[in-house]
Amino acid sequence: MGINKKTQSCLTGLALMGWSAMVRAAWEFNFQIPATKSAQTVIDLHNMMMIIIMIIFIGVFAVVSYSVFKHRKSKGHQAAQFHDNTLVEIAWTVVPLIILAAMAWPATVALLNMRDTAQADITIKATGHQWKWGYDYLKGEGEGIRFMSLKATPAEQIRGSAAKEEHYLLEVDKHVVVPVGKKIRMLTTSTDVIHSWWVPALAVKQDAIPGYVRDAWFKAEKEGIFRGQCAELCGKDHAFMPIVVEVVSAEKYSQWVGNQKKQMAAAADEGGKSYSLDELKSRGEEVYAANCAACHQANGKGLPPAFPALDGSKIATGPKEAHIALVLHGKPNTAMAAFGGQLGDGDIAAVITYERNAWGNKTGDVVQPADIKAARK
Ligand code: HEC
Ligand SMILES: [Cu+2]
Repeated sequence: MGINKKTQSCLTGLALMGWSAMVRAAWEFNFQIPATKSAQTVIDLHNMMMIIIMIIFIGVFAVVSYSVFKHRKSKGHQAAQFHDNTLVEIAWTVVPLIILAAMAWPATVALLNMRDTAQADITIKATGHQWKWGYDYLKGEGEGIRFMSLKATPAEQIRGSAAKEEHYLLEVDKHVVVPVGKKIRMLTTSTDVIHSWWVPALAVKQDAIPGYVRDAWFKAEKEGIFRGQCAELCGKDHAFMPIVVEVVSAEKYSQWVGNQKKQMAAAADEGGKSYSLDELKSRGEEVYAANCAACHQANGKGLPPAFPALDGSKIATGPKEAHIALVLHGKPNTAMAAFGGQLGDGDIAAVITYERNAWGNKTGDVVQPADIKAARK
């Protein structure tokens, strides 16, 4: 017998992993510090149930251990021979029933409260995409704001060629900003597969299901930045679609809304501008890294057969019109999404120009925002 070589090295590996600085740095348990009343309620419920469970556990094990030890056979104990004891049977039905009801009652009250999304101050829709979140402010101050929120952790940190920052894989380029003390209703849906919008400190975890709109709410009690992740296995980059909610004062929120509106107006107004090949290429490279590289890869080689190469692709080197149409409208029933609704004219023009002039593609074509604007019609 004995442990074979393979098992031995596995165990050694595990032991070393346990010792590594990363693991010890993340040596935390229990819930995150709550930022909403609901989150506090969830923790209180959890603690209450843990205490009840512990009491039952210790009680049952104490009685069993005592009986086994005290009445052991070697002492000459005989098993009692009786059945049907109405009193005991009623007791072991009624007592657990009371305990269960005592736990279910507050849990149900909390759940009903968490489902009650009526009379929200602000309504935001979170749309899951493979692999990023899109936000639409639908009602309340900020109505009309929409943006994509992309993972901001650089690829070097993910590959391990750069040191990992504090908020590794929990940082995005654009935060979901909300005012403190206001009831925020979050609608969730998806354009492809099931995702889940989860921010532990706010006690919101809601599946985002294609073809359905679900909702949840939160009212942050304090300002701060709260981080979460997609909590539904949604494909290869499931771990790469973080959520960052920034809770700010009412004044700061109004300022943010003003800024967003200005930025959106500027983005919508790009149809008339024209840029040089170099300007479009360098902007396009950034748009590509954020939006396309997850599938088509930074080197343009894709991951065939799932994600085609764009380096040398017939579409990326063929007629511009077909390339523009594909990026605007996507290809139904494939992972290639319609980016028309996700990116502005300027960004789409830039990324297409980049694709047509990057890697081995040397078309020399320049696609301007006006071309995209025209193609949208
Ligand atoms: C989630 C993965 C994914 C992302 C992200 C993605 N694509 Fe695609 N793309 C695909 C797939 C899959 C296809 C192949 C579709 C098909 O079956 O024809 C494709 C096809 C293409 C093609 C046609 C290639 C050819 O020769 O057939 C182009 C061009 C393209 N994508 C551009 C883009 C651009 C630009 C972006 C970013 C704005 C992007 N893609 C982001 C998955 C993706
Ligand atoms: Cu997801």
